[in-house]
Amino acid sequence: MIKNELEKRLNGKSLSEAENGEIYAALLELTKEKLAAAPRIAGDRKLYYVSAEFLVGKLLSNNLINLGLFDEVREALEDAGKSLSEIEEIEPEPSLGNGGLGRLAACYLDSAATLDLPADGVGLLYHFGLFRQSFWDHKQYEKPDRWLPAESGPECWAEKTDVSFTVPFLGGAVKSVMYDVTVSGYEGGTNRLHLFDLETVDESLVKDGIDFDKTDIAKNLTLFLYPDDSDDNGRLLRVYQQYFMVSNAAQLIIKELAGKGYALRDLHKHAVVQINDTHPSMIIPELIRLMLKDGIHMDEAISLVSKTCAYTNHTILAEALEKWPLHYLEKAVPELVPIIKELDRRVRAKFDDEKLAIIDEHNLVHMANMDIHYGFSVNGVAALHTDILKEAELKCFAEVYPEKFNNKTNGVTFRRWLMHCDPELSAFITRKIGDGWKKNADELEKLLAFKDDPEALEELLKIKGQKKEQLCQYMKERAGVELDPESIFDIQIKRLHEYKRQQMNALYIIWKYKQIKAGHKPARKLTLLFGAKAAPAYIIAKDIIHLILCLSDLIANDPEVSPWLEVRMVENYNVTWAEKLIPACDISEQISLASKEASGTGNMKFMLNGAVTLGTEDGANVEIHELVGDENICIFGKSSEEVLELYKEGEGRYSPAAYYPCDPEIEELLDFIISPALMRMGDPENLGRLYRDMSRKDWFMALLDTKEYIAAKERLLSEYEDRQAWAKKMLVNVAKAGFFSSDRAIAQYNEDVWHLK
Ligand code: Z16
Repeated sequence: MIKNELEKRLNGKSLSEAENGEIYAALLELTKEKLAAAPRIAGDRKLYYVSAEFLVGKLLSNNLINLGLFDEVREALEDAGKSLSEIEEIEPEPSLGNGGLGRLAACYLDSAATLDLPADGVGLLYHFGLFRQSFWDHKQYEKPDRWLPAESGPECWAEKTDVSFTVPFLGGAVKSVMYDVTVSGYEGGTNRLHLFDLETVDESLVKDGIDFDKTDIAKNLTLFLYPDDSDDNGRLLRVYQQYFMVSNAAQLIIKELAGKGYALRDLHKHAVVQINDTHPSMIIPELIRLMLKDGIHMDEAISLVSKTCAYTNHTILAEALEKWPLHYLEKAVPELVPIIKELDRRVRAKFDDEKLAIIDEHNLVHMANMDIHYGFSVNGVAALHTDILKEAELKCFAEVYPEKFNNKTNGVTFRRWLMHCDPELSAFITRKIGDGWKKNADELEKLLAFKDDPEALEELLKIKGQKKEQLCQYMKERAGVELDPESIFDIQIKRLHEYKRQQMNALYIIWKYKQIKAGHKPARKLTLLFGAKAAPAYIIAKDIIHLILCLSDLIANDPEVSPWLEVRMVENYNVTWAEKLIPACDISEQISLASKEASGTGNMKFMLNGAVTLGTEDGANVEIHELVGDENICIFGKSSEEVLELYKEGEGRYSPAAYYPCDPEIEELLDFIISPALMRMGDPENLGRLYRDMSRKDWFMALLDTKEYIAAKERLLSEYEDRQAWAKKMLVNVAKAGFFSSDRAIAQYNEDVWHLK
């Protein structure tokens, strides 16, 4: 009995007497013991998923679900008057990722373990993660987000091992310490997430805010994660971090290979390395370096490594494709430079095409180019994204290596993003179609049989209502705001970036505000919820947050408008917030400028939880659209072809001048940003800068789609009023979401790229 097992760990207290903190500690210990007893997934060939980010989220419920203990524990706690979700609040959420890429890595580890594939993650143990966001005076502030336990306090999921490596740096060396997080599969065995830390790291370098002394890398290397999402902030420290990560990864791989009794020459038979974006690209020259040291010749070392490494591209934004100045590498990784030069020399000897070079004429080292030449697979993360890679961004590479290019549309784990975050919907699904969907997500299609069943549709609406009530409760406790659960919940949660066009959503808010002011009251109140961190150095992104927070306040304090419209931005948006927001959503905002969002994964989570997508034909939205059909999604805006055309030089190029001030409707919306009402509320410097940027530059073309966006959103809001028709859309979205299971994505990686079993 779980109750007895827990009480054994409560020093004589009963469950009902114990404090939540004590129960959490007992649950952590018990769960770890069960994980340790589960079989370690083994095999003759193993995947190393190397990534600078693993956004794992809280792990207690996740592990309980995978161990098959979740319901039992929840009930035992309920019987004792305790709540599992309240207890889980105690667990700190490690912010070891920026957004999509890091969360994807966590979903993939979950699925690989579920499919019984030997696959370990390798990354870094950042003591302060990204940063903790707070709002003050309508602006974002950043603080260190420490998640590790205090020296004396209870443990956390990451456990120190006795594995340590020496990493050569600046003529000297630093020593690493490996921490392991056990990764459980659903009703399966376990893999590991290896997070490397520096033995000598010094947390006291961080005083207040997120600034710290950048000079001594032996003290600062693993303090923070770089705060860029699809955006590159070239810093020497980042090169050091990347090298520290890949040198540890390479040494671990070689050590495990030797441990199994295999020769280094057989590396490619027993190990495969997935390079997640270009952050771990230096693992290629590092593996070659270690092989040369072991007496293997350059030709053979290059060939072995090329058969071991595969690369995933997550963006086409030029500013995010890492290009390191050669002199950075000469300073940070002098031992890799001769190898990288040799790799470049070979490319130049073979192909007479400057575009294919690794080191360009400005002495910039193109990390992606190295991955493509010296890896055996290159994949994009959604069908449209891979097409753009092959036909535009990486066209010259696809021409010389057509066999390397492949698509792997992203996926998300249904354990966390349905079973855990929406147990009510999960139970509904199981009542209707049995629980085969938990292991085979395609079975969700069986729900289509209930498309015209008024009772089932009614139930679905009721569940959504419940999830909205729960979110209202949580928002009240967390943020002190009372939302109206009868209103329509329209949600945009993702990193703040101009290409994701939160600013276009803000223009909608201005439009709606003015409509209501002019007496056009909607059929029902609309609640717009945002969650987004901006990179601390990304000025315009912070200005957009400022605009949204000002609008939020202006509307909340306007008694004429507030009964009809409410805008809220949650503080410190993270995985835990996403788990509360997504199940409560009616309208999922996926409004990126077409061609710019490689895939998106929030779009999949919303669909799975019965929200209807309002989106552009971008990333995986294209595939969602194909699956659910025109009736069950709301698509608007210019196509990726049109947008890519507009970015080309010369006549016909995009200019916001075509809309501002030429188009009076758009002029009115932009002018509101610098209206007295808003300028009094906010900071004229931020609002003025944003207004100038949007009216003169608008690099990510928000004005291009604004009018179509407003019209599309209004259409969708009116469709909401036919509750039965809306419920049908919800049902089709859930039923068709099976394709977006990360189990499917991982099975495809294994079939086409990894060949593990
Ligand atoms: C990131 O989160 C993504 C791309 C990138 O180059 C760097 C980071 Cl940190 C995102 C993409 O923007 C998103 O479209 C995609 O769904 C996600 O990676 C996972 O592939």
